[in-house]
Amino acid sequence: MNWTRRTILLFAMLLPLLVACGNSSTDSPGNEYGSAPVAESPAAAPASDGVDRTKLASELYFYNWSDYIDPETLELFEQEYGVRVIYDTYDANEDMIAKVRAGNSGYDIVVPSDYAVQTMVDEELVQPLDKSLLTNLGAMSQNYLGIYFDPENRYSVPYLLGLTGIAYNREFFPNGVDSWSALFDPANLSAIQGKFSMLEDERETPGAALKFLGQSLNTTDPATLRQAQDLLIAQKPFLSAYNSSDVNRKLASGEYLIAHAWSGQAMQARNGLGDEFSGNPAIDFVIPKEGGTIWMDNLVILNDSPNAYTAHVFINFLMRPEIAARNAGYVGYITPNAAAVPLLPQEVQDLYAAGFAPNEELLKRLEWIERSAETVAFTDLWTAVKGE
Ligand code: SPD
Repeated sequence: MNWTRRTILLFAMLLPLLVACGNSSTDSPGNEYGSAPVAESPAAAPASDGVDRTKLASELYFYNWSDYIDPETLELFEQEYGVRVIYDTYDANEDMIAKVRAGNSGYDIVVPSDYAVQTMVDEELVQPLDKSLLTNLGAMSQNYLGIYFDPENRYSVPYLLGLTGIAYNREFFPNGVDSWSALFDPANLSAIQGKFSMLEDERETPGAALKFLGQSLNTTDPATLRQAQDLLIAQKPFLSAYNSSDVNRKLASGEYLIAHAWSGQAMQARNGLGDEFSGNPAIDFVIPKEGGTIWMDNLVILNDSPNAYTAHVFINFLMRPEIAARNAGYVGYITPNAAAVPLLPQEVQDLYAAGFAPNEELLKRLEWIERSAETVAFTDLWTAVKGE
């Protein structure tokens, strides 16, 4: 059974239980969103959707990855709640964390990946979530709750997930691509010189080199990291750029023939992205035989968020199945929202089944990025590579 079918079945089995938990009026008596009996305090009664409009801010500051939301989602939220979402973007966890760490970023919500959630929790940059305000949590797939980086989802809820592999143009690679050697073997590089990119990412890019070497992308063995560093330095003269921001556009336009890419960037390159740019149906995506990354980006509320109530309402809105489906259908990443999967456009579901989402076979070749006291070695490696 493929991943999508398993997810739907698992969700169908768990739905009644999850909905019952999510709607329980005994969870948190007297909270502002959904669980306080209306009759007990009619003066303070929230609207029928449970949201107390009097507590909403007029603006919410959302800092998210680029090309990672359907802009209409923000408009729909504003129409429904009268809250304007001020939206800025970034392209690397480390850039976002540096900004937040400096303090007074002004943002309410940011979207760290798995290992970066741990960093932010350890540094007390994020606040615990009030689950009583997150009544749509029951729509999420159990497969994507309680993952190692936040085992009880105390601080984070899943937003979107994806895979990291290789996106390529089938017209240039008619026989397909199945190995990281396409990007690392010196024998293959002159044919694509100046026409390919690697992600600008201190974990993903050394991770790809480590996979090519047959290693875990979490190894911190100094000799192995040195080999990965040498490989990246040898590749550098052939690269067009380290690029995490517009790989999608450059693949679609033909400027890149091949790229180290996130699965949604590949799907955007193939299908286009709303009014932003048109797609190129020759773009394909593969997890190389040596393996790749699985990752998940998560919604968190900053410790110094001035609008925490509104932030919860927004996060709950994003977890509505129809909103999650609209959003995932637009950006082409994988929704962790089980109730949203059947609502996705058929074309996206077909591409999920074709390798843009994990199935049992792919899962065996995918690794999560982990963080430990030793993984600071990746920052040093990356600084050395970038400085060359
Ligand atoms: N353009 C949005 C991309 C979001 C990617 N986040 C992935 C991080 C993987 N380590």
